[in-house]
Amino acid sequence: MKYIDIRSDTITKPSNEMRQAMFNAEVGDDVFGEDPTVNKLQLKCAEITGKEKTLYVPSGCMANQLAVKAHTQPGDEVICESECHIFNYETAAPAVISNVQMMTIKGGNGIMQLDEIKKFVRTKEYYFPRTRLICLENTHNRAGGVIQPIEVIKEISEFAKENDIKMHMDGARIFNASVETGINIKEYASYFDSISFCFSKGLGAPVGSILCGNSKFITIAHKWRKIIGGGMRQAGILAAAALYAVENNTERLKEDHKKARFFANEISKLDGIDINLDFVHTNIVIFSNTKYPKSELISKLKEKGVLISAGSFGNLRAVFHLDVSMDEVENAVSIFKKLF
Ligand code: TLP
Repeated sequence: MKYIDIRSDTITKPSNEMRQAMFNAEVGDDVFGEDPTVNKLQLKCAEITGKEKTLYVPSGCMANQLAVKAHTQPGDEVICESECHIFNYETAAPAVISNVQMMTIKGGNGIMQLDEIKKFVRTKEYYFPRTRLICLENTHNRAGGVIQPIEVIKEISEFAKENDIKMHMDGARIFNASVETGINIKEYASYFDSISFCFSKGLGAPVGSILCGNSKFITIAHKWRKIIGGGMRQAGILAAAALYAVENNTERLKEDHKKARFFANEISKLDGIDINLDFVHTNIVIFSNTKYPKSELISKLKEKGVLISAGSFGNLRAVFHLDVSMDEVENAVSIFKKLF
């Protein structure tokens, strides 16, 4: 059976054009800094984000963890939203790799407000850890692809600068935020010391993420990428897919947002589905239901040809991407209608 797979935007497969770009890629040994396609990608991402230097890495997790490592010293504290990826889905890597402590703050739909953050910033007593880094996730995955408001980002960033606290953005889906708000990536990035984003989500590349920041920061991250085994050799084959993705697949993210909104609107009309349409900002739809236990609903949908994933707590998650057509989204909605 060909499933309508809306578990995640990570499941997309490279298109023929992207594969052609990979086939044609010029390559070299990137551990020696000699892969022309990786170098081109890194320069392109510096241009996109307005950051001095960038580093191509195998995954979003590695990008985030290198950022935590490069910004902190062991024993520091990192503030993040309690539902964020860095804290929930990266196997406690900040503790393992950076020996830091995470201070989580519950945001409203993924958004931490400055007033709340201020309460958790440590004073200088010797027995407290040092608050060193604030991480924001944009768009916020577990909150349902929610876009962080730019005014909130600005306020937090100004406060962080005044208090010598670094700022990192897990921008795995920053292009989704950017095409939706019209705020360019450079502006988002300007409020952060570092930003990472993924090529292997909505942009449709098979592998890879980028970490961006100033030269000193990237030098540390580069060393740590090697330490944790992330130095890649002829990685240009993969970087070519990433370049193709940033050059061709960003504007089309709007289509994924349309699919998500259509799906969310339609299923919100069904008895037993609970969903807050105000927070469907981009390509992710988080919902719950009162009719079936979560795992039973997932299997019932699978039997009928739709794959969705379990979100946090009682939630379910559907994510829209370039390998799911509007017709398939309509079919998925019909299948939901049969079950509810
Ligand atoms: N998210 C995946 C799962 O890990 C949950 C998904 O299916 O959405 N930051 C954010 C905000 C993410 O959503 C993800 C992946 C990552 C970082 C990590 O990226 P990868 O999987 O490339 O390490």
